[in-house]
Amino acid sequence: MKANRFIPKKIGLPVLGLFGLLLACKQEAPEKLYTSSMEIPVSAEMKAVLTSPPNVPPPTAKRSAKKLIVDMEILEQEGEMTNGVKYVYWTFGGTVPGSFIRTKIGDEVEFHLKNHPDNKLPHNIDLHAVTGPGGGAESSFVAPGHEKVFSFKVLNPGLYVYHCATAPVGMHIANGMYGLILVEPEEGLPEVDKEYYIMQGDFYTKGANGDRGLQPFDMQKAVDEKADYVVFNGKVGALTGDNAITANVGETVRLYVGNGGPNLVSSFHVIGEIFDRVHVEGGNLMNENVQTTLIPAGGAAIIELKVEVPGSFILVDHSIFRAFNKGALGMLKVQGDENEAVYSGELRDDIYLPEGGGIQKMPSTGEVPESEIPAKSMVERMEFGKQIYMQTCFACHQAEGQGIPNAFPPLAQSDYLNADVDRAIDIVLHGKTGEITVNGQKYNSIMTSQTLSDDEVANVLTYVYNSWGNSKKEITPAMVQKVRNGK
Ligand code: HEC
Ligand SMILES: [Cu+2]
Repeated sequence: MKANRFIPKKIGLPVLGLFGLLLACKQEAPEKLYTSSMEIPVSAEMKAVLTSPPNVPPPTAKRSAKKLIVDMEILEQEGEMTNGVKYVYWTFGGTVPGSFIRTKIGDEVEFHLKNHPDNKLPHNIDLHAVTGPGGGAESSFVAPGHEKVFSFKVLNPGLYVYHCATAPVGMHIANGMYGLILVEPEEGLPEVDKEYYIMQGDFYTKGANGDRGLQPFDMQKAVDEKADYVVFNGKVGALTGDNAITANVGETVRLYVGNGGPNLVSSFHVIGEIFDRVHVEGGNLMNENVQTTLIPAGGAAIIELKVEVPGSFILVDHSIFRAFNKGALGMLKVQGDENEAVYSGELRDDIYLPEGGGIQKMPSTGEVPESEIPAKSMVERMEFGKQIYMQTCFACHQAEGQGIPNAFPPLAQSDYLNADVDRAIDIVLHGKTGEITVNGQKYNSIMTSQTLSDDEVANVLTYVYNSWGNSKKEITPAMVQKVRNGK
């Protein structure tokens, strides 16, 4: 960002006085300099475009400051945290995070906060971009079925968090009541090809991570900062698969990344990319060539990167168990031509077998995990099976069961799989080593033994057998038990 032409109000008059003196000595008058952004006049009225994540409203570009009407509706509504896990979210605009608000320095924002009549609780809003008591919270406290109006002038450029500040504050934030408001500098931000809106949040449920059903908020876990879920954009998978954000090779991407908390600080990182520029903490300080940027709870960062090669780039909180075990994982899918000068791709894959390498076991506590509720129908078996596949098998056998040439055999249309069900069960239970031939290709590698319950093995294999052109068998826990007990 270019240096702001307005003198931040907090530096105040003493600095301005000195500045004026210096200018006087040099006999140069500044062409146009408001003594403070407070004095920027507004020219007309307009309605703010609000967007739900991961979308961002259009740039303010060269428009002058306006009276900007923001209409925001609070909705308390049930949503899905992850497959089979429901949660009642409290939202600004029906999404977590809430609608993105894009303003320009000097705008006079007239904020209309509406609390839907079906809601159960009063709420309010504290916008970190507001200069005034409670960031607006004191003037915006609104009961269900009411609308509050207050206004403020945006004086400082940057990316700011807003959140509900109604007691118990932590609970309102933990239920999803946060979002971002951008204040663009006079000249706007430099043009980029793609812009996205991402916010991390931590969630606390009565049940453990993955326990199905409607999960109430757990106050004690929140106080203890023991999050069950840490996610981007309100739920596990909000930015993966078909929901991934996208770009084309050669494009510049700007990410507006916030952290609603309520508790955890984010070590935001994109696997396989380097941030070309970061507006540190959403302010004017610019850092370059950053691997991981810290985003405090109640803070934000503007991240810019150019994508040079195609692929799936994984967005994570690099406090890495949060990414792979609690949900803080998203995807930036980049399409376009390979650029081997930048990245060669795999050149070789040689088998490396240290002496004594047999079948390795995943470390485990010894006990066989039991899934909470056994699948009741084929539909459920498929659904639970897919979850296990995506958590356990995906890394090697890949999303569509296509495998990886010379390393991991395909499960899609695998003649080896389809020929012998008991053998397949045995492989998942005990692992596999030694040469095998799958669809005419030889593999001689190691599959580690998987620590799964009979039920989980049944579900995942049913999913595999009923996907990607395989022979459509249903595997039951009884069949798995037979193989486990050596028939
Ligand atoms: C760490 C990587 C890895 C993971 C994780 C993994 N596999 Fe495998 N799998 C392999 C390898 C390697 C082989 C081939 C072993 C050999 O060469 O003897 C294989 C072989 C197989 C086979 C027989 C060959 C074929 O293509 O039909 C099946 C069936 C199978 N895996 C299923 C699964 C299932 C189901 C899961 C998840 C529960 C899973 N695997 C998880 C690496 C893995
Ligand atoms: Cu609230």
